[in-house]
Amino acid sequence: LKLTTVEEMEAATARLLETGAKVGADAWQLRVKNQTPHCKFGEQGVCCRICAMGPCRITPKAPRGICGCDVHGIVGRNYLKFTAGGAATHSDHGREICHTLYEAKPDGAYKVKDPEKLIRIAKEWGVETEGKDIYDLAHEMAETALMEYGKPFGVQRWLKRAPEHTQKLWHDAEIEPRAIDREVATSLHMAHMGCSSLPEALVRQSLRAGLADGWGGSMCGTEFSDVLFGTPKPLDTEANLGVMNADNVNIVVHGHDPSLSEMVCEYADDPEMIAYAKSMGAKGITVSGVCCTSNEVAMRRGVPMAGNFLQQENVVLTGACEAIVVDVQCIFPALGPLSKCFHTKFITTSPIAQMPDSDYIRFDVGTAAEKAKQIVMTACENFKNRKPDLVYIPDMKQKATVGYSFEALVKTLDGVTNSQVDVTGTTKPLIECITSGVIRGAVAMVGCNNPKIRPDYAHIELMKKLIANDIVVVASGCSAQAAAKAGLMDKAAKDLCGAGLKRVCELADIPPVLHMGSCVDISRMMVLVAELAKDSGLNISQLPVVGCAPEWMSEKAVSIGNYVVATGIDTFLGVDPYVAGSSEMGQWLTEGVRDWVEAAYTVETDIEKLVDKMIDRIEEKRTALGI
Ligand code: NFS
Ligand code: SF4
Repeated sequence: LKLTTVEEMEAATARLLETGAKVGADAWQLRVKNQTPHCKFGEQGVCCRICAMGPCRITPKAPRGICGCDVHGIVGRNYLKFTAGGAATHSDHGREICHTLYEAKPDGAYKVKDPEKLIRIAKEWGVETEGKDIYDLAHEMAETALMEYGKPFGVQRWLKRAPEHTQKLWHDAEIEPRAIDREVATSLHMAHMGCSSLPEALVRQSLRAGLADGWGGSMCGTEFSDVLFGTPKPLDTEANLGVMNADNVNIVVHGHDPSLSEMVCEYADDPEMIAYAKSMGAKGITVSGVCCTSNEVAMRRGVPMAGNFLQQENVVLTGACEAIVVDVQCIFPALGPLSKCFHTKFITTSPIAQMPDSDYIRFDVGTAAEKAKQIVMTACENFKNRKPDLVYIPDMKQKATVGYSFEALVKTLDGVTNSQVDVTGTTKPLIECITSGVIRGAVAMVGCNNPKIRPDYAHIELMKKLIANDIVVVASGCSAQAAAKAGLMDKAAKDLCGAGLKRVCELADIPPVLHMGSCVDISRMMVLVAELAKDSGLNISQLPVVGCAPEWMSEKAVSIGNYVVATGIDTFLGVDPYVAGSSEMGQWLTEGVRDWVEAAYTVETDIEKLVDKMIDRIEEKRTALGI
């Protein structure tokens, strides 16, 4: 196996930027220069503009805002608002999926593809399943799930999946999330002028809003996406820009909600559409993806991944993208003007993400089939507008095996035991590997790219070092795509592992970096650690497992960080979440929360130190267990 290096990826990007320069296109690399240096007040989180007496910014000469709020209150409120933005976004995605499920019909565009999973969840929630038509059950479950967003009483249903110890910690710390929307609204209320300015209270609500995401809205997103589109199973695909095909109509799906990308993929496979593409002079249709929607269709259909977050402009710069079709989240508004420099159609589809210089083809459940067809046809018709002298697709891609849902992972790891019947279907084989020391532990690698960190470098370098140290990596979001682009999801990457992990990869026939899906699918990781804890009799915080987001950038990532920490998993960040301005907030996040949830954050911007700290933490946990 020859890994693709970050240098090679950067050289490809440089070549694409030359094309960009020819046509007068702008790119993030140039805009970063214009924005540097960043505002120091903003960077430290010490600027407040939540009321019109401000904006107030804290300096040694001006230690309080006009209302008298100190720096800790300002940083804390900013942190809570940041979290609320992320929790709202993931959860609203989950809500859209519930609405799609509500509209599922046996003869409609959306069907129930995993009825067994639906029944399993219904039983978990105490909903009667006997003798019920599967679509009636789907609609009932969708409505029940939608009620989780606004119910006046009680806490999230999914919390029951956590070990009892974890549930008790949440209860005692008063961070059990109630209705999902309520936690977002309460966060905004608390962060309003003249409400909370006490760091402890703001941090507590940040954890609760995060939990409303991970053990609420995101879990709805993941679980009901599986019901609708199928629970992922291991399958082979490819990653990096080389998956685009110069002879074909290239459609790139970008965003997060699989309701759109699934339909686009469905129609792109339709013989009638392929014939249409051929009638336009192409040899066929290639769909590839960017960001999390790419992860969704890669995990379920093997659709190749063109790239991750900071590669989204590159797909247009190839000059070979007939349409980039987006739904919501992480979409650069830059794609509008950039697409105008090429023949590319930038197609927005959601009322939630409308952008200038785009073609808006509004997509909804009722008209999904016809709109998806329209999108695919539009792309085909655009093939003839391609400017051949602008076409350059970097010849760069790697094989990847993806699709490790919790269910698939458990099934796959059955292969590493001596197949005693009583442990199959549980996480016990994995626990055996960990306690025996064959695998030292696990790291959940998640999150975005951020120009503050050399793109993909941190993801890839950290993963290489972790697997060499016999630490298995589960990855999601843009981190997973970084791994796939490099080649770390090729099963041959076992050769980069220590002897123990290599053996496990061989026995189970898995790559050492396991793709668990999109960012809402970090809920799959929560289910995994919950089951590991239950099957081992340990608390989650005792497991030699940590989380890491080395290149994160979005509000969603902070919401995730909060629920991962609140679940009892130490979390390592490579970028500071705008809290450097407050010693008290720093203290709460890196130490104080440990008293409530048995885990905390570590912020470390030096990548070398970051990985060593994670390995040390894993070894400390092993020592504490005497393993
Ligand atoms: Ni996650 Fe997915 Fe990527 Fe970051 Fe954006 S795509 S939801 S937020 S950038 S990992
Ligand atoms: Fe300034 Fe206080 Fe208003 Fe914030 S809430 S802008 S610190 S006066």
